[in-house]
Amino acid sequence: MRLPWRLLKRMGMSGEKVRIGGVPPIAFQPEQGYLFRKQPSRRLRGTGGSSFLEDIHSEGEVVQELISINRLITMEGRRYPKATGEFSALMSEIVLTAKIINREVNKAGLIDITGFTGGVNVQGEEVRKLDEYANDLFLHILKYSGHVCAMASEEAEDLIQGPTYTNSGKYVVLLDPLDGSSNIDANVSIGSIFAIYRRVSPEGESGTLEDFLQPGRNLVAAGYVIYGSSTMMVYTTGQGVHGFTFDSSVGTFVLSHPNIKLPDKCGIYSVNEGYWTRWTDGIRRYVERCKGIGEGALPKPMSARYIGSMVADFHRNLLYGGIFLYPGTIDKPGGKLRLMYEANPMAFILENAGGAASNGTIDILDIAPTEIHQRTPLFIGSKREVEMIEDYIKKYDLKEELVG
Ligand code: AFP
Repeated sequence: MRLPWRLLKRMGMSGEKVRIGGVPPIAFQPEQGYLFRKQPSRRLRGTGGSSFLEDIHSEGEVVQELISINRLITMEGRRYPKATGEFSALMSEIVLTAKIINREVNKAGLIDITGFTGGVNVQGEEVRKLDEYANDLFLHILKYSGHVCAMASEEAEDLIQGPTYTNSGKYVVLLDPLDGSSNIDANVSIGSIFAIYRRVSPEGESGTLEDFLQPGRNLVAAGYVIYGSSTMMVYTTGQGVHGFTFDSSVGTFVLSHPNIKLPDKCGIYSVNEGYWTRWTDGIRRYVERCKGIGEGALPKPMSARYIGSMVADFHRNLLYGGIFLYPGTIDKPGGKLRLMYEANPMAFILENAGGAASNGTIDILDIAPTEIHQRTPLFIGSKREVEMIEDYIKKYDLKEELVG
């Protein structure tokens, strides 16, 4: 397999002949994440020029051993001598769930799974069939995995406890099983988001609210799956952000975007400008700045891109460089997005990719949560832009008390 040039560049290996994989394949460096062992390129002998590898080498290309998501998770686990493998096993269950949801999303137009169920969720939103399917599947798979003592989901008002044998599970998981679901029937990208904490209550007992109400900074792992033109899973355990693309021919997520870093250049702003009249002065002035108007106007305007599926907007901005805003409005000062299973996991990912997230006054990851379903304004993207928004809010809005 040819190793994409971009992948090599990201790994700091461009311009060199390398072989990735083999034994021992991986080193870990806090700043750079996983690095692959460099080895001099070796020509294969005696294959008469017909071997795939030789063809590649003779073109002066490089080869890559495929790294599946399960393999990377296992290797990460080995870095902790005391690890029991429970976290790796939990992640594998999430990967399995993502694969099944992906299958259903892909055939959504063919079977009777689009449209509404007729029910309304805890947020007062109409529930779509795929929403319900994704929620039930996540809860079912994780509930009986034995690794999770309790769960919380956008679709469920209360915590979900497992059977008593799962009281020994070390972790709790928060889920947005299908984010952007109003886009499903139009074939627009949607996603699933997960956040994992280590429980604070004693093992052997039921999970408690305190296990969940921890600041985002305590997350053990967070990630999302984007069901788009291809399906990808992106996650971090706090040691670099890695992206895996689903290869349907083998049924596996394969490492395609190791150690993702948010580009320095911030050329995109993402916000629903339909709410312009309900925004505060500070937000309006900041968005004008992005367009190259008014105070501090950028000499070159940013591009506006807004899908309405946070996972999709976030993913594009993570790869291309950008800022996503979902501010509070006059009628809804807390905004729309949920702290615990939307803002926190995305903030944890972005911080690990070199970006930042704020509610307008403080870092999202420092917010002490009080409720599972609490909402928060969200500004997430390049550090410089997040600081800029905080400055605009401080200067023009704080008197209006619309943040926090
Ligand atoms: P749905 O899951 O109801 O489609 O909501 C998606 C979402 O929570 C988030 O993914 C989007 O960024 C945001 O809402 C879009 O909200 P607006 O339609 O108000 O812009």
